Amino acid sequence: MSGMDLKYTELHDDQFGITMRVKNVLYSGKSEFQKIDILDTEFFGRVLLLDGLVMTTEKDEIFYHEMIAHIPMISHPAPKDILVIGGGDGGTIREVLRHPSVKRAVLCEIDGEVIEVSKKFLPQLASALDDPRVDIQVRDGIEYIAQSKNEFDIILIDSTDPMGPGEGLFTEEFYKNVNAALKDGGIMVCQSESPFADQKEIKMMQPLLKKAFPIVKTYAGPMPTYPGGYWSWTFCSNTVTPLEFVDETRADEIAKGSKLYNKDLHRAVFALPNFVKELVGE
Ligand code: AG3
Repeated sequence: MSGMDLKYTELHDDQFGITMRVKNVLYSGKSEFQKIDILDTEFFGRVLLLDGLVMTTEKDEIFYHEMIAHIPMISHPAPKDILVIGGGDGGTIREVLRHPSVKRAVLCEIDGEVIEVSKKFLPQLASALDDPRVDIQVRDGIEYIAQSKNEFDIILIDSTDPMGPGEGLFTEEFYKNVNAALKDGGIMVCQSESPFADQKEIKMMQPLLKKAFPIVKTYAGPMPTYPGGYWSWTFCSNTVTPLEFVDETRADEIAKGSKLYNKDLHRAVFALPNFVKELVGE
């Protein structure tokens, strides 16, 4: 294939996909856990693939990272201790660190090579990992969470799809351990797949989350490079109901440096289309 014709397609369930014109393959490797590639594309800039699936792109990463981070952060009065499981590209940590109340942000990523490759090729995301508040733990999130009790204000599950190395992050036992690792008033948000393209996965996750948390509320938004272009995240807590507390002063501060996030959007993302309500059992 000539350079000019080089394209990359992620086919979803072998049915349909997203295609990007590729300028260059900047990195291709295989870690202990998965295949890692960095593509340089015309439209989306640099793209991180894990096992051939699009994890993040320079152009639309913000659509995902602002949503996973700011909705729970602004719903907590003073989030200090934060844990991100997965998220080796650093984008979620970068958004978390924009909140001045944060004292410690632990990144627990199973694959150290994802962190190294992201530092080298995706500095826009991964340079946040050099912040002194960040504690990088290259280890299995399942084990890490099982030994943390009552430790975090916010836990963000920035995982891959429920297959491969991320599979164990979609179980009742894991969610119960996450709950136990939260302080009183804590909030967990997990990425919860595409309401359009991943209905089977959402139907699998919802009952498990509901067994582990009394408050479970899915929110959704656009995500151009993920299957279906439409993505969801799920907000879980023992005590915090979304939208009961939105710190508007802090929301306005965060909105200033954000491409998507503002206090109106914060409220809007919880308004779900009927087919999604049905899917999550609302
Ligand atoms: N984590 C969610 C990736 C899911 C994408 N799925 C796919 N392309 N089939 C993203 C990590 C970004 N920090």
